[in-house]
Amino acid sequence: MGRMQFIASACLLVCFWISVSCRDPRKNPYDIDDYKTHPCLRTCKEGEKPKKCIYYFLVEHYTTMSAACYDCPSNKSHCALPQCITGNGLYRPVLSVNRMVPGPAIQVCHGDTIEVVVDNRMELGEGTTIHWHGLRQHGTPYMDGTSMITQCPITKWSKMTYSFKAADAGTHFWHSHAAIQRSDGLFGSMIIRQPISMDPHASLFDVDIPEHTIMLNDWSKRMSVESFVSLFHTEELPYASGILVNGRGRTNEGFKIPDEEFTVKAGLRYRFRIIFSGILNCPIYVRIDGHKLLMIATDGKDFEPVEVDSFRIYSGERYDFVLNTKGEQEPHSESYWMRFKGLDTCATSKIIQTAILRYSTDASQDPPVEVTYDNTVPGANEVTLNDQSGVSSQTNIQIVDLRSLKNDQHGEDRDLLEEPDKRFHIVLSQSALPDTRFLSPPYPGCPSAFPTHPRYDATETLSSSWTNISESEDAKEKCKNPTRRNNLQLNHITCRLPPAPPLTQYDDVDKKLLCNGVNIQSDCTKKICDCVHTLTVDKDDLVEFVLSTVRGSQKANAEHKAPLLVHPMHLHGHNVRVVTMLRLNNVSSMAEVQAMDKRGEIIRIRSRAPYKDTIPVTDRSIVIIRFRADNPGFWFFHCHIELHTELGMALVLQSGNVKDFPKPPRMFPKCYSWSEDDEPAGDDHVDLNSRSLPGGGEDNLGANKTERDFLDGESLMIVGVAALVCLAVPAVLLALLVYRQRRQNRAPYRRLKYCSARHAGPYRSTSTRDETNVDQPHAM
Ligand SMILES: *[C@@H]1O[C@H](CO)[C@@H](O)[C@H](O)[C@H]1NC(C)=O
Ligand SMILES: *[C@@H]1O[C@H](CO)[C@@H](O)[C@H](O)[C@H]1NC(C)=O
Ligand SMILES: *[C@@H]1O[C@H](CO)[C@@H](O)[C@H](O)[C@H]1NC(C)=O
Ligand SMILES: *[C@@H]1O[C@H](CO)[C@@H](O)[C@H](O)[C@H]1NC(C)=O
Ligand SMILES: [Cu+2]
Repeated sequence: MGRMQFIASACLLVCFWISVSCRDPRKNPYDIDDYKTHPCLRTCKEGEKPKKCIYYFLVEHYTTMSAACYDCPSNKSHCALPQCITGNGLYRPVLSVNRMVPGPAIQVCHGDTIEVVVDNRMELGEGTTIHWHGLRQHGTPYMDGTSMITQCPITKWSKMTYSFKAADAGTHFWHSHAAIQRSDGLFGSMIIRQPISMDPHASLFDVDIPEHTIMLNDWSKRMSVESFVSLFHTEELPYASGILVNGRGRTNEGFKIPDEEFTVKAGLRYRFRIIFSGILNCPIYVRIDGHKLLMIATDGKDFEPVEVDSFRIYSGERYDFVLNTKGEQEPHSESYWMRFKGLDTCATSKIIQTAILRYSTDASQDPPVEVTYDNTVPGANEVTLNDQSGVSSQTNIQIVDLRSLKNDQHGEDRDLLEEPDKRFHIVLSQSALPDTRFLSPPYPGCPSAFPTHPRYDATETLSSSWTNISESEDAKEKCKNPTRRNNLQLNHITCRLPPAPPLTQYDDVDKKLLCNGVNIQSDCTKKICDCVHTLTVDKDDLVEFVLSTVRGSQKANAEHKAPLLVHPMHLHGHNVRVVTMLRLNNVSSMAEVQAMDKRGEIIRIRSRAPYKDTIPVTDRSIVIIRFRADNPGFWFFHCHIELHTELGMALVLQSGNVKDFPKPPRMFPKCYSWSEDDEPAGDDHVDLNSRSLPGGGEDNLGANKTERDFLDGESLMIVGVAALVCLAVPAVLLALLVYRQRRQNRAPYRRLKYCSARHAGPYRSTSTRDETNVDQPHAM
């Protein structure tokens, strides 16, 4: 029966096609999107059904001023072409998501589900993770994306799907939380809007649109690993070469990249959302010429509005402000400068960046005045927010002076009134002890002079300079103690990441590696301690962190010689209340701080203290934060200056009992330590069948790869469904045929819906193998 055979083979072909095409509709991984018109970017309405917002993030090595930039900047319009990353006009390698820096903006409504497929295709084979900065991940700690704390890195050629609720409204951002990848471009904004009817500040602004997001970052000429090794192993402090505003900046050396522009109309009130993904100790002073700023929220939390002329933003912080434009009748310029001035280490090289606030889209002229680093200074009686002095005054508003719009969830500020269940004193310390990480062989003695970074600069000329020992006091000091002086720690402990993430593989973490001030044996002020610094609290404990900065020697403090250092401390998984910010004029020790507290000299705010998740802690000061440990999991607490985290200025908060932690989805990435010493208990030897081999030197973190490569749960399910369909379709057709032959009637034709809606979006997979490249050899 030829016809039957034909139908049967056609069925088989269709089945084959179904099983192949339903597996991965994204045939071309470079089919990337900037998501500027994502269906989830909409006006949020009360009572609207939440959406599922799917994004595909292609992570790869890329470059600024790639071929995609064509004639940029000769033809300015080309600088905005898809896949053109301008940076500040200088060529440099970057890490990018969807060939954008900043990466795609996630813009959703409160209550939506965000689903991001992260596809790691970085050439050098680094593993990666993405952290959702500002989202507490309440109940989904394993989606926090902290490498080696909440998950293993996503290895090269593998994908992972992050899926979580957009439960915290406000201005947030996403960024890589593996190694120092954020520094090289892996970050982007994430805005979670509320229906306007639910926004307590709704009456203060008329316009709140994605175009008015300001994403800032400090940017250097080289890959940040260079900054990092120079900080570790040379005398050179890393420096930034520029600040980027939404990925754009000017330099004197490169192309003249057009400034980022923000367009407004006269007589309206605009909500701006500003985010700073800082890498170095480079806080930014922000001001808009000719306008006052009405500050309304920080880190996604509303506070009672305060009007200022300027403010400072530290790495990891976010601010929302309302810009009241000039009235239509009011005389005004066509355009105004927005100034972003780098401080502290950025002050040394006088880094400043501008953007343009433009009233008319017709005009293209720069504002008339010239902007220089030196003419960007606070005016007389200028009111400013978040100044690094840490001292409050009429014109100097500190974070602690802000008043939260809301009390806590109990309708009263119980968390501020009660005595905390746990109080931790945490000193933001710097160690001058010899550290073998920096210099392992004994120091051979004083050289006659210290070289300061002879290196090839952008134009390939070798430049060098020397500091003569006999000329400089500093150099003499250095000679006595050649190891780095800025070994940044918390409570004199250098935090190391564990060999497996405790949240998802607690049993694989050797508990001997965990430490804190209580269980540590040695005196960490005499000998460098490095371990997985872990503090433990019980579920629902009211926790207080008393943070204090004890700087260098009495002498250095007295002379105010050391450059100002403000550490923006970021706590994952919680919103904290800032109850105290106290500047100390004299040097202090933790004991001294405790004694002051006993004597009642440290005042805490008892009502409407502001909420934050990133808290700048300035030099010689005490900052007290409080939070309820209502989100079980392991949460990272660290300085958000990228290189400080890498140095070890971090700790892990264990909140609650491990056995009560929410369980990660099956097929979550796994990894282990491969050293004999760190073998998980019960294993006498490494079983090569149940653990993957270290892959080609680039991936020694993947595990159970062979198994998951081909038969993860999802593949199994798809194969199963395909098999069922394959059996069912011919059977149905056969039945129809028989029926038709009997009745000599036409059977109605029905289209089969074979691909489920779930697969309409990017393929969801936690498999460690890239499904689109099954034929590609994989290093094993
Ligand atoms: C810039 O490029 C666009 C499109 O490629 C073109 O239409 C335009 O004429 C160019 N402008 C200049 C000044 O060359
Ligand atoms: C260091 O200073 C000494 C004495 O002033 C001078 O002779 C020598 O040349 C200097 N060395 C360098 C490398 O500048
Ligand atoms: C600073 O504190 C030390 C001891 O705590 C004290 O001896 C010294 O006099 C103080 N200096 C000032 C300027 O208050
Ligand atoms: C790897 O596979 C083996 C054998 O199926 C299993 O016993 C082990 O728990 C797996 N390990 C991980 C990390 O999934
Ligand atoms: Cu820091």
